[in-house]
Amino acid sequence: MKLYQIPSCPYCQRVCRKLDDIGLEYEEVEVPLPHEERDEVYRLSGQRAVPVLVDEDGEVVSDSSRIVRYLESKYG
Ligand SMILES: N[C@@H](CCC(=O)N[C@@H](CS)C(=O)NCC(=O)O)C(=O)O
Repeated sequence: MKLYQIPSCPYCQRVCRKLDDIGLEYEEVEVPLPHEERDEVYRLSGQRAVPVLVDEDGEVVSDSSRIVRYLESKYG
């Protein structure tokens, strides 16, 4: 799975902690700081905020709280 994120973002850090706690392997994709340059994030999720998770089956989940709930229900 892939996590689109910014290292200094507390919402992204929360998701990284959850992924690490569960023991899931994931690729971190660092996105540009300027929102207008986050075309990949927009293409995937229809908005430009991170974190955005793309699961192995292609499921796309945005918003840290939704991602944490998704991970807990699917893997936790
Ligand atoms: N409610 C969102 C907030 C995420 C958020 O604000 N992320 C910031 C980075 S720390 C961002 O990408 N903001 C850009 C935007 O809102 O367009 C979550 O919990 O994931």
